[in-house]
Amino acid sequence: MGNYTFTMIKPTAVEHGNVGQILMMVNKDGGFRIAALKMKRMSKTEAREFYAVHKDRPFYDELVDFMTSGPVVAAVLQKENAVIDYRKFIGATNPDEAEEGSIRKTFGVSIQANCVHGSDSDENAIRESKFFFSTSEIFNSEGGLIDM
Ligand code: 3AN
Repeated sequence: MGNYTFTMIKPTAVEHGNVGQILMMVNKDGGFRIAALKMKRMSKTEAREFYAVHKDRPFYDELVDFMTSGPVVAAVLQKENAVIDYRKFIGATNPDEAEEGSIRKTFGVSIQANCVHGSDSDENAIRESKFFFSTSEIFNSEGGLIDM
């Protein structure tokens, strides 16, 4: 099991001023170490590529529009069993079904605007991290570089 996952705070949560609180929950309550962090507005081409796995789903175009509607905050997170633990920690895709106190229950407003993304496999965690960060932007706990 890998020790890294990738997350994005989605445009609505950034716009609503929830970045600080979400990062604090992830870090303090969830025990995830931030290994990389940046704010970025994706182009349509980038968002289409990032979400290519969903290209046949009916919500693909809407998802691309939404994810490019404003900046996101992207991060690589480190913790043992990071991918599975982070998905448990953020809660169900639909905020209405997410556990009380979870990030998506607290800050999510709809299935689409569910405030955070979390990788669904170790393979995707690496792919998504490399999509946003270069090798000189991901750090271990000693401040050294991680080659994912
Ligand atoms: P998760 O983010 O929990 O892994 P996925 O991988 O099924 O969920 O979906 C990726 C993203 O697509 C979600 N975060 C959400 O923004 C969007 N999405 C998923 N299902 C729907 C839906 N039924 N309608 C609109 N957007 C959706």
